[in-house]
Amino acid sequence: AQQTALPEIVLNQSGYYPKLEKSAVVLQAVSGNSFELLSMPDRKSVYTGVLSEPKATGYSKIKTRIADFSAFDQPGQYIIRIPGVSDSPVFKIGDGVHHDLAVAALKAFYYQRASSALDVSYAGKWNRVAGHPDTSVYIHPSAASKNRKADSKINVTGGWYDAGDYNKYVVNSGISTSTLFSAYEDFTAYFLGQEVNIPHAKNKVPDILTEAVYNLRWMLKMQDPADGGVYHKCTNLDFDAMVMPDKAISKRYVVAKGTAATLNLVAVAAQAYRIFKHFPEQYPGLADSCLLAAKKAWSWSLNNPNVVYDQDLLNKMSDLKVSTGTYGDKDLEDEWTWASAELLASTGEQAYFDAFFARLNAPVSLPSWSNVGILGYYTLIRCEGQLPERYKSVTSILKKKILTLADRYLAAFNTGPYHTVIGASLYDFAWGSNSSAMNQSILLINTYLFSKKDAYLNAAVSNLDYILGKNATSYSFVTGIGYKSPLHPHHRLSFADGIAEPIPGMLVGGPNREKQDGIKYDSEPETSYLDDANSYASNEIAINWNAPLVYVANAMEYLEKG
Ligand code: 9MR
Repeated sequence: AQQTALPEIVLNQSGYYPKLEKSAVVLQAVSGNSFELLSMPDRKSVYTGVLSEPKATGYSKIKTRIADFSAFDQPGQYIIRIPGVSDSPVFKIGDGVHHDLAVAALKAFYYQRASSALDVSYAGKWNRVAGHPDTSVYIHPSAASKNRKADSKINVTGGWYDAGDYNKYVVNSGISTSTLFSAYEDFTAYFLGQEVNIPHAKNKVPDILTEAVYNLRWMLKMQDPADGGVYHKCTNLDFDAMVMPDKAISKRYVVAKGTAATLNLVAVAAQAYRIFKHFPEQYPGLADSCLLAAKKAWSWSLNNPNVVYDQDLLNKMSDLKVSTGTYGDKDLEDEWTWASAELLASTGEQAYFDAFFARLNAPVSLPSWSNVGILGYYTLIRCEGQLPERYKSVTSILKKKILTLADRYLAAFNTGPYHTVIGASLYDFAWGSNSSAMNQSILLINTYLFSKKDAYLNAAVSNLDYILGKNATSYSFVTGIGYKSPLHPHHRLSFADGIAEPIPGMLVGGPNREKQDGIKYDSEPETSYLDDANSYASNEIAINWNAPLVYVANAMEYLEKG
């Protein structure tokens, strides 16, 4: 006879903070209405609560019930018991429950390093020899200029691999590097004390900066020193096979200078200037080089304000056809907003204020690689105190615009089927949905930082619950974290290394109802995920998905105690 499985309880597999709101979800509309918390291992009943129905349902066949135990704040180990439902897995309540995640998420960037051997003392069983030296890559015909003819070679060594593939894209590197920098700027004292076991000199530079500099130096190399323009990417013509880096030896090219890439460098280098001017001994000259690079890139952009990356067009004009990731953003207004904000925060100069102010009425939306305007808002609010007096009034407008989004997220949190911000709408489940969850949380944390209202922090942590298991798939979407996490990410390094466990600390893309990889997986929007190395549309990893995870996990570790 067929066994009917009991309904399942899903929850944050890393645990919950005592002082913040806590809930688990039953993946079925069960009829009973109460639940119990039992302490473990003695199975003593310590709390009884009422199961509630989410206020908004609609897009899915999966009906849920919410077990909210926010009122219970005793550290320990527990399970949830509901008659007619499988007992929940054991979970923790305690301070620091996301410490391991916070460390692993940052360490994941070290594992993404191109052009470097990873030593066993840092990388453990994931140690490897170097690949992709990128010290002499070709100038693609689309990138040729007077001083750099097609087929000549330049050095663009280093940087992080973008994702499951081995290419390096400036556009996506921008938001990733900047998100790490912003985490540091927002929580400086915390990061000064954090170590994640990566190679560093005994130089009192926090690990998050040491790691980010690895990519920053590469981004600077992607700039043509002759005119300040920045190449869109360093890439093969086609994606590599699923092999280790040293076995991936296709010709590498830098391709097409463009305004999106160039403004990404403006923003990142301007932010780096602000940070590294405080480390003159550890990084002599770096801050000044960054400011110079940012200003040069800004001038190039002024002369070339709208050069979009169009791979189809590029392939019509050259025999060397490129088929790797496009990051082909067509609307660059938000890049202008971000770049001008970073330069304004770093220099206080009028020209940058004017460029920023001219775009102040543009609608804002959740940050992603193609939508970076709000990153500039975060920065101006963060740096409010250092802005020249005459510009200060603008930040109240920025806060209002951010609040509009934050309040929408708060409503989603209070009504959504998983009592999380992400997943209240069908449209949340697109490529990289888990990174949207983390970027929503960053927006909410920023709102908390300027409003000091706990509601935003509770909404922010709900999406951490979501990516760590309180979701319709019951997966913790971070490799190596939780009792059920992805084992087969679309990630060449993890696939080809002969090690059973994937590299830890990586956030996979997550449910994606568009399933562009053409693989068959579950049909509900919130379960359209497959732990399969071929599922690049739901199970890849990427630096722009991990960076907001670093921000959120570390911010929460710092903020949870109130
Ligand atoms: O994250 C990107 C997503 O928003 C796009 O819809 C998708 C298709 O263009 O590309 C994603 O980025 C991929 C990039 O193009 C190549 N490296 C892997 C990235 C993650 O899948």
